[in-house]
Amino acid sequence: MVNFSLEGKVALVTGASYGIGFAIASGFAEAGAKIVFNDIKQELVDKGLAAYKEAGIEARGFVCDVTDEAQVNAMVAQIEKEIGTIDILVNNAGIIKRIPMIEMKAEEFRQVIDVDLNAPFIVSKAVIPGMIKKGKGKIINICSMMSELGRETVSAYAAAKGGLKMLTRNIASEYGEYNIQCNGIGPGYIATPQTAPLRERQPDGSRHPFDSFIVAKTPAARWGTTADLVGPAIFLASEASDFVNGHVLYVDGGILAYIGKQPK
Ligand code: NAP
Ligand code: GCO
Repeated sequence: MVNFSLEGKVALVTGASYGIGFAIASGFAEAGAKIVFNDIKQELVDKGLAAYKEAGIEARGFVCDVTDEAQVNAMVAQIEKEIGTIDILVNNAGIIKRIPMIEMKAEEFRQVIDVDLNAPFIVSKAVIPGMIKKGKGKIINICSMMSELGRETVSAYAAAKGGLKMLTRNIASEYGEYNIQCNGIGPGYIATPQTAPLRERQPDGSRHPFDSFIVAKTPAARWGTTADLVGPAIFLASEASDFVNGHVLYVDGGILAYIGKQPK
Protein backbone atom coordinates (compact mmCIF):
# COMPACT_ATOMS: atom_id res chain seq x y z
CA MET A 1 0.00 0.00 0.00
CA VAL A 2 1.55 3.35 -1.09
CA ASN A 3 1.98 5.56 1.98
CA PHE A 4 0.79 9.16 1.48
CA SER A 5 0.26 9.63 5.21
CA LEU A 6 2.19 12.30 7.16
CA GLU A 7 1.00 10.92 10.52
CA GLY A 8 3.30 11.98 13.35
CA LYS A 9 5.64 13.95 11.11
CA VAL A 10 6.81 17.46 12.08
CA ALA A 11 6.50 19.86 9.16
CA LEU A 12 8.05 23.34 9.07
CA VAL A 13 6.55 25.55 6.35
CA THR A 14 8.21 28.95 6.10
CA GLY A 15 6.14 32.09 5.48
CA ALA A 16 2.91 30.16 5.98
CA SER A 17 0.55 32.65 7.67
CA TYR A 18 -1.42 32.77 4.43
CA GLY A 19 -1.11 32.09 0.70
CA ILE A 20 0.52 28.99 -0.74
CA GLY A 21 2.34 28.14 2.49
CA PHE A 22 -0.85 28.19 4.51
CA ALA A 23 -2.63 25.91 2.01
CA ILE A 24 0.24 23.41 1.92
CA ALA A 25 0.57 23.38 5.73
CA SER A 26 -3.19 22.89 6.10
CA GLY A 27 -3.05 19.96 3.68
CA PHE A 28 -0.14 18.46 5.61
CA ALA A 29 -2.17 18.74 8.83
CA GLU A 30 -5.06 16.92 7.17
CA ALA A 31 -2.57 14.17 6.25
CA GLY A 32 -1.55 13.89 9.91
CA ALA A 33 1.47 16.19 10.26
CA LYS A 34 2.24 18.52 13.18
CA ILE A 35 2.47 22.03 11.68
CA VAL A 36 5.11 24.61 12.53
CA PHE A 37 5.34 27.86 10.59
CA ASN A 38 7.03 31.22 10.79
CA ASP A 39 6.43 34.70 9.60
CA ILE A 40 8.40 37.85 9.81
CA LYS A 41 5.95 39.77 12.04
CA GLN A 42 4.16 38.73 15.27
CA GLU A 43 0.82 40.06 14.07
CA LEU A 44 1.06 37.85 10.98
CA VAL A 45 2.02 34.83 13.09
CA ASP A 46 -1.02 35.57 15.29
CA LYS A 47 -3.22 35.96 12.19
CA GLY A 48 -1.89 32.65 10.90
CA LEU A 49 -2.46 30.88 14.22
CA ALA A 50 -6.06 32.11 14.26
CA ALA A 51 -6.58 30.90 10.68
CA TYR A 52 -5.12 27.47 11.46
CA LYS A 53 -7.28 27.25 14.61
CA GLU A 54 -10.35 28.13 12.57
CA ALA A 55 -9.43 25.24 10.28
CA GLY A 56 -9.17 22.97 13.33
CA ILE A 57 -5.36 22.87 13.19
CA GLU A 58 -3.21 23.35 16.35
CA ALA A 59 -0.16 24.88 14.68
CA ARG A 60 2.92 26.35 16.32
CA GLY A 61 4.05 29.76 15.00
CA PHE A 62 7.39 31.54 15.31
CA VAL A 63 8.48 35.06 14.46
CA CYS A 64 11.54 34.53 12.30
CA ASP A 65 13.08 36.33 9.35
CA VAL A 66 14.31 33.46 7.18
CA THR A 67 17.19 35.59 5.88
CA ASP A 68 18.63 35.91 9.41
CA GLU A 69 20.77 32.84 10.13
CA ALA A 70 20.84 33.42 13.90
CA GLN A 71 17.04 33.69 14.05
CA VAL A 72 16.66 30.57 11.87
CA ASN A 73 19.09 28.52 13.97
CA ALA A 74 17.34 29.60 17.17
CA MET A 75 13.91 28.72 15.74
CA VAL A 76 15.05 25.28 14.51
CA ALA A 77 16.72 24.54 17.87
CA GLN A 78 13.52 25.49 19.72
CA ILE A 79 11.36 23.36 17.40
CA GLU A 80 13.67 20.36 17.82
CA LYS A 81 13.69 20.81 21.62
CA GLU A 82 9.99 21.41 22.13
CA ILE A 83 8.35 19.48 19.29
CA GLY A 84 10.87 17.14 17.71
CA THR A 85 13.12 16.69 14.69
CA ILE A 86 11.79 18.44 11.59
CA ASP A 87 10.80 15.66 9.18
CA ILE A 88 9.50 17.91 6.39
CA LEU A 89 10.75 21.37 5.43
CA VAL A 90 8.94 23.52 2.88
CA ASN A 91 10.97 26.58 1.85
CA ASN A 92 7.96 28.64 0.87
CA ALA A 93 8.68 32.19 2.12
CA GLY A 94 9.34 34.45 -0.82
CA ILE A 95 9.07 37.94 -2.22
CA ILE A 96 9.01 39.46 -5.69
CA LYS A 97 9.84 42.94 -6.93
CA ARG A 98 8.53 43.73 -10.41
CA ILE A 99 10.93 46.44 -11.65
CA PRO A 100 12.56 46.80 -15.11
CA MET A 101 16.12 45.55 -14.62
CA ILE A 102 17.94 48.74 -15.56
CA GLU A 103 15.72 50.67 -13.11
CA MET A 104 16.21 48.16 -10.28
CA LYS A 105 18.63 49.15 -7.51
CA ALA A 106 21.31 46.58 -6.66
CA GLU A 107 19.93 46.55 -3.09
CA GLU A 108 16.47 45.62 -4.37
CA PHE A 109 17.99 42.79 -6.44
CA ARG A 110 19.89 41.57 -3.37
CA GLN A 111 16.74 41.64 -1.20
CA VAL A 112 14.93 39.26 -3.57
CA ILE A 113 17.94 36.94 -3.83
CA ASP A 114 18.24 37.03 -0.03
CA VAL A 115 14.69 35.85 0.67
CA ASP A 116 14.13 33.60 -2.36
CA LEU A 117 17.52 31.88 -2.59
CA ASN A 118 19.82 32.58 0.38
CA ALA A 119 17.05 31.84 2.90
CA PRO A 120 16.23 28.34 1.54
CA PHE A 121 19.98 27.63 1.86
CA ILE A 122 20.05 28.95 5.46
CA VAL A 123 16.93 27.07 6.59
CA SER A 124 17.90 23.82 4.82
CA LYS A 125 21.39 23.99 6.35
CA ALA A 126 19.82 24.34 9.81
CA VAL A 127 17.38 21.45 9.32
CA ILE A 128 19.49 18.83 7.49
CA PRO A 129 21.67 17.74 10.49
CA GLY A 130 18.55 16.65 12.38
CA MET A 131 17.30 14.76 9.33
CA ILE A 132 20.67 13.01 8.99
CA LYS A 133 20.50 11.96 12.66
CA LYS A 134 16.96 10.66 12.14
CA GLY A 135 17.96 8.80 8.98
CA LYS A 136 15.39 10.49 6.74
CA GLY A 137 13.87 13.80 5.70
CA LYS A 138 11.96 15.70 3.03
CA ILE A 139 12.80 19.16 1.72
CA ILE A 140 10.45 20.90 -0.73
CA ASN A 141 11.56 24.18 -2.32
CA ILE A 142 8.83 26.35 -3.81
CA CYS A 143 10.25 27.24 -7.20
CA SER A 144 8.37 28.94 -10.02
CA MET A 145 7.66 29.22 -13.76
CA MET A 146 10.57 31.63 -13.45
CA SER A 147 12.83 28.72 -12.61
CA GLU A 148 12.50 28.00 -16.36
CA LEU A 149 11.27 31.16 -18.06
CA GLY A 150 12.08 34.88 -17.98
CA ARG A 151 9.78 37.79 -18.38
CA GLU A 152 10.01 41.56 -18.19
CA THR A 153 10.53 43.14 -14.73
CA VAL A 154 11.30 39.97 -12.75
CA SER A 155 15.08 39.62 -13.26
CA ALA A 156 15.88 39.20 -9.55
CA TYR A 157 13.02 36.77 -8.94
CA ALA A 158 13.89 34.64 -11.99
CA ALA A 159 17.58 34.56 -11.02
CA ALA A 160 16.61 33.49 -7.50
CA LYS A 161 14.10 30.84 -8.57
CA GLY A 162 16.49 29.50 -11.22
CA GLY A 163 19.11 29.24 -8.52
CA LEU A 164 16.60 27.58 -6.20
CA LYS A 165 16.05 24.86 -8.83
CA MET A 166 19.80 24.16 -8.83
CA LEU A 167 20.03 24.36 -5.01
CA THR A 168 17.25 21.73 -4.98
CA ARG A 169 19.29 19.48 -7.26
CA ASN A 170 22.43 20.02 -5.20
CA ILE A 171 20.81 19.20 -1.86
CA ALA A 172 19.37 16.08 -3.52
CA SER A 173 22.86 15.15 -4.77
CA GLU A 174 24.71 15.85 -1.51
CA TYR A 175 22.24 14.32 1.00
CA GLY A 176 20.42 11.62 -0.94
CA GLU A 177 22.66 8.99 0.67
CA TYR A 178 21.17 9.97 4.08
CA ASN A 179 17.67 9.15 2.81
CA ILE A 180 16.86 12.84 2.47
CA GLN A 181 14.86 13.73 -0.63
CA CYS A 182 14.92 17.34 -1.83
CA ASN A 183 12.48 18.32 -4.59
CA GLY A 184 10.84 21.46 -5.89
CA ILE A 185 7.30 22.46 -6.65
CA GLY A 186 6.99 24.92 -9.52
CA PRO A 187 3.56 26.57 -9.20
CA GLY A 188 2.15 28.21 -12.31
CA TYR A 189 0.22 31.44 -11.84
CA ILE A 190 -1.66 31.08 -8.56
CA ALA A 191 -4.25 33.51 -7.15
CA THR A 192 -2.61 34.79 -3.95
CA PRO A 193 -1.72 38.24 -2.54
CA GLN A 194 1.61 38.00 -4.39
CA THR A 195 -0.12 37.96 -7.79
CA ALA A 196 -3.04 40.21 -6.89
CA PRO A 197 -1.50 43.18 -8.78
CA LEU A 198 -1.56 41.06 -11.97
CA ARG A 199 -5.25 40.24 -11.62
CA GLU A 200 -6.86 43.47 -10.47
CA ARG A 201 -9.78 44.75 -12.53
CA GLN A 202 -9.07 47.74 -14.79
CA PRO A 203 -10.87 51.09 -14.19
CA ASP A 204 -13.36 50.19 -16.96
CA GLY A 205 -14.08 46.87 -15.21
CA SER A 206 -12.19 44.77 -17.78
CA ARG A 207 -9.73 42.07 -16.86
CA HIS A 208 -6.08 43.06 -16.24
CA PRO A 209 -4.17 42.46 -19.53
CA PHE A 210 -1.78 40.13 -17.69
CA ASP A 211 -4.76 38.18 -16.34
CA SER A 212 -6.02 37.57 -19.90
CA PHE A 213 -2.47 36.77 -21.04
CA ILE A 214 -2.00 34.06 -18.41
CA VAL A 215 -5.38 32.49 -19.09
CA ALA A 216 -4.39 32.31 -22.81
CA LYS A 217 -1.01 30.78 -21.89
CA THR A 218 -2.55 28.10 -19.67
CA PRO A 219 -4.17 25.01 -21.29
CA ALA A 220 -6.38 24.79 -18.18
CA ALA A 221 -7.52 28.32 -19.17
CA ARG A 222 -7.57 29.48 -15.56
CA TRP A 223 -5.34 30.75 -12.75
CA GLY A 224 -4.28 28.12 -10.27
CA THR A 225 -5.57 28.08 -6.72
CA THR A 226 -3.50 27.29 -3.64
CA ALA A 227 -5.59 24.09 -3.30
CA ASP A 228 -4.09 22.85 -6.60
CA LEU A 229 -0.70 22.61 -4.90
CA VAL A 230 -1.71 20.57 -1.85
CA GLY A 231 -1.82 17.08 -3.39
CA PRO A 232 1.56 17.43 -5.13
CA ALA A 233 3.06 18.76 -1.87
CA ILE A 234 1.69 15.83 0.16
CA PHE A 235 3.11 13.43 -2.43
CA LEU A 236 6.59 14.99 -2.17
CA ALA A 237 6.38 15.11 1.65
CA SER A 238 5.30 11.46 1.99
CA GLU A 239 7.02 8.09 1.71
CA ALA A 240 5.27 7.73 -1.65
CA SER A 241 8.08 9.85 -3.15
CA ASP A 242 11.07 8.21 -1.40
CA PHE A 243 12.76 7.54 -4.75
CA VAL A 244 11.95 10.97 -6.23
CA ASN A 245 14.93 13.28 -5.70
CA GLY A 246 16.15 16.50 -7.32
CA HIS A 247 12.94 16.87 -9.31
CA VAL A 248 10.93 20.06 -9.81
CA LEU A 249 7.26 19.15 -10.11
CA TYR A 250 5.54 21.89 -12.13
CA VAL A 251 1.95 22.43 -11.06
CA ASP A 252 1.10 24.95 -13.76
CA GLY A 253 -2.01 23.72 -15.60
CA GLY A 254 0.27 23.00 -18.57
CA ILE A 255 1.83 26.45 -19.13
CA LEU A 256 5.33 25.08 -19.75
CA ALA A 257 3.99 22.63 -22.36
CA TYR A 258 1.94 25.16 -24.33
CA ILE A 259 2.79 27.84 -26.91
CA GLY A 260 -0.37 29.72 -25.93
CA LYS A 261 -3.81 30.22 -27.40
CA GLN A 262 -3.79 31.95 -30.79
CA PRO A 263 -5.40 35.41 -30.43
CA LYS A 264 -8.82 35.51 -32.14
P1 NAP B 1 2.69 35.66 -0.55
O1 NAP B 1 1.21 35.61 -0.55
O2 NAP B 1 3.40 36.95 -0.83
O3 NAP B 1 3.25 35.04 0.84
C1 NAP B 1 4.65 35.03 1.03
C2 NAP B 1 4.88 34.68 2.49
O4 NAP B 1 6.29 34.70 2.75
C3 NAP B 1 4.23 35.70 3.42
O5 NAP B 1 3.69 35.05 4.55
C4 NAP B 1 5.42 36.55 3.82
O6 NAP B 1 5.28 37.15 5.08
C5 NAP B 1 6.51 35.50 3.90
N1 NAP B 1 7.85 36.11 3.90
C6 NAP B 1 8.35 36.99 3.03
N2 NAP B 1 9.60 37.32 3.38
C7 NAP B 1 9.89 36.63 4.52
C8 NAP B 1 11.02 36.56 5.39
N3 NAP B 1 12.14 37.25 5.15
N4 NAP B 1 10.95 35.75 6.47
C9 NAP B 1 9.83 35.05 6.74
N5 NAP B 1 8.71 35.07 5.96
C10 NAP B 1 8.76 35.87 4.87
O7 NAP B 1 3.26 34.64 -1.61
P2 NAP B 1 2.61 33.32 -2.24
O8 NAP B 1 1.97 33.66 -3.52
O9 NAP B 1 1.87 32.56 -1.18
O10 NAP B 1 3.98 32.57 -2.60
C11 NAP B 1 4.60 31.68 -1.69
C12 NAP B 1 5.80 31.12 -2.42
O11 NAP B 1 5.36 30.59 -3.68
C13 NAP B 1 6.86 32.16 -2.74
O12 NAP B 1 8.14 31.57 -2.65
C14 NAP B 1 6.56 32.52 -4.21
O13 NAP B 1 7.71 32.97 -4.88
C15 NAP B 1 6.14 31.18 -4.73
N6 NAP B 1 5.32 31.19 -5.94
C16 NAP B 1 4.15 31.89 -5.98
C17 NAP B 1 3.39 31.82 -7.16
C18 NAP B 1 2.08 32.54 -7.32
O14 NAP B 1 1.59 32.62 -8.47
N7 NAP B 1 1.50 33.07 -6.27
C19 NAP B 1 3.81 31.04 -8.22
C20 NAP B 1 5.04 30.38 -8.12
C21 NAP B 1 5.78 30.46 -6.97
P3 NAP B 1 5.00 38.74 5.13
O15 NAP B 1 3.59 38.93 4.71
O16 NAP B 1 5.27 39.11 6.54
O17 NAP B 1 5.96 39.40 4.15
C1 GCO C 1 5.07 37.33 -12.09
C2 GCO C 1 4.43 36.39 -11.11
C3 GCO C 1 5.11 35.05 -11.18
C4 GCO C 1 4.46 34.11 -10.20
C5 GCO C 1 5.11 32.78 -10.23
C6 GCO C 1 4.93 32.06 -11.52
O1 GCO C 1 5.20 38.52 -11.77
O2 GCO C 1 5.43 36.84 -13.17
O3 GCO C 1 4.49 36.91 -9.79
O4 GCO C 1 6.45 35.19 -10.89
O5 GCO C 1 4.57 34.59 -8.90
O6 GCO C 1 6.42 32.81 -9.79
O7 GCO C 1 5.36 30.72 -11.33
